[in-house]
Amino acid sequence: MPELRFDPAVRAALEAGRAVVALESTVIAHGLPHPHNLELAREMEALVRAGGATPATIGVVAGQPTIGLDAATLARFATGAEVRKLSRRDLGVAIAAGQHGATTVAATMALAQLAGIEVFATGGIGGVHRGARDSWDVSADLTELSRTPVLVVCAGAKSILDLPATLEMLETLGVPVVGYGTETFPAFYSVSSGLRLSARVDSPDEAAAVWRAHRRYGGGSGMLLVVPPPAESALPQAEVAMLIDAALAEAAQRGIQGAQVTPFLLATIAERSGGRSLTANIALLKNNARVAAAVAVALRAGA
Ligand code: PSU
Ligand code: MN
Repeated sequence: MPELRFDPAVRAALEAGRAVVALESTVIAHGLPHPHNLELAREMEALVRAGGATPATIGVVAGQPTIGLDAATLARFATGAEVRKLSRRDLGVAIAAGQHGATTVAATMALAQLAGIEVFATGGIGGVHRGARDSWDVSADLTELSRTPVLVVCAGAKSILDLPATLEMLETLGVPVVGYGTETFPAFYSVSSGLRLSARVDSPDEAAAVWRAHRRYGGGSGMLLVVPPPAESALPQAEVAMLIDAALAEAAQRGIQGAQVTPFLLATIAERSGGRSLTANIALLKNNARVAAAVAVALRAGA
């Protein structure tokens, strides 16, 4: 049975009690096109370092759950060849079969927690898909958030999802959704969904204080710190709505299902927005890496 494999810099940081930020690999292998994905993966790591924390991009490499992918592996994942998309349920299968796998938010949280990493930066979480009443398509990210104590820094959930239903589900599952400098749930490509949140913080120290209290009294669930995407590259909500309707119609027409749904919608929207959704996506991922590093550092400072 393979043990967790740690990058030496990540192991040293964890042993010394220094700040570490987990990063996911599905967004690299299946969420963004080559070569933007590789560039972005490196930039997120550099931003975490610049913020005073150690980045740990997580994935499964030849059946080995790995905490901190090296440069060659990142490059390999970015070309996507023979790299599966792994959610929580797929971890055991991929590890036993010795496969390569990129971890989703759910699987990254699971491995981060085993590794002793508390803070994780990503773009958007999965959630309740539109039409879930018929399809039952609800991301395992939500279930994982309900049972794994990791602080996930994100720009909300993409508006390809049913955002009101996603927020309701997070409430049911006992997952706090805390706005970072905002009172409303961000809509990933757009600054706000207009949906109100019940909590707001305005600094890394405040975010760290809420996380510490939740970790102690929250019953073992995760927490979302939701950061609006940078305004310069964000897209107007009405435009995003049109792009999404078109992408959803195309997915339905082509019979796209299961794990393929999210990557298909992202790629279609990027194509039809002339790359502007991609620019927004990259900007918010970098922004979230910065915020996560600051919160991870604040957590260590008051630990
Ligand atoms: N959001 C993005 N890009 C992504 C994803 C989400 O902007 O690539 C990925 C994440 O890894 C997330 C996963 O955990 O999609 C959700 O997939 P699903 O809906 O199949 O659970
Ligand atoms: Mn799904």
